[in-house]
Amino acid sequence: MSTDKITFYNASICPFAQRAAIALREAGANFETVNIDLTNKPEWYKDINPETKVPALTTEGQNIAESLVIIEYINDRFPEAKLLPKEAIKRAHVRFGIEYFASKITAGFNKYAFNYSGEGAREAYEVDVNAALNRFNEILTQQSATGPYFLGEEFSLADIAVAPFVLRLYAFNKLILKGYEFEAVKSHPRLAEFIKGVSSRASVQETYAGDEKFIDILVQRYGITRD
Ligand SMILES: N[C@@H](CCC(=O)N[C@@H](CS)C(=O)NCC(=O)O)C(=O)O
Repeated sequence: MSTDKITFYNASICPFAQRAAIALREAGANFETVNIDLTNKPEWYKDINPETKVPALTTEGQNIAESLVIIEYINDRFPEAKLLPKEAIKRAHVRFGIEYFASKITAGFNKYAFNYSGEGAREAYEVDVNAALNRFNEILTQQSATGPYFLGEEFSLADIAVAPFVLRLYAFNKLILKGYEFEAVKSHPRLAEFIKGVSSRASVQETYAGDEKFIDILVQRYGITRD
């Protein structure tokens, strides 16, 4: 295992940064965390990441950014953690699952959060996200008939990339939509098992700032109301 210390630039509220935080833990990496205040970013941070976003890493004397690049790097650097399967085709499925979840499910959630009071917005959220979750269930079932993870029993980059967004989707349903549960999850045990599996993984729980903190930010930023 590589031993030189990695510096991880984090903000505990950020789901993208949480991906890196989970991967570092899962890989057993030797790292230190520097928390970046996103409301008052330090001047020096633009030398680490000119985009001034978290996450970023300083590693092997260089800086890298973008959460998906970072988790792939962690997998390459710590192959013994086996965060990606060996087979090229399975790796392709992992990457497809990450892309699908982000572009259909997280995007469906973001669309609603940004236009919470819009006419028909709630209905569109339920229709669109349930449809995407139904398809995601098919993708999960193609990998393995049983969970708890994307590939089955093997925890991978797909779980790492998706878990922070699953937590936030569920926090929103619980605290803003009064415990709304997706029909797709009620009707597909494989999908329900996946959601439970990734949400309860120790590395995921340990790196999550919590439902209340996430919802407070959402309420402040997007004028979403808590009943
Ligand atoms: N595509 C980036 C997104 C990272 C991102 O948007 N991070 C947010 C916090 S969740 C950020 O640093 N925002 C600060 C800013 O935009 O100034 C990734 O995957 O790492």
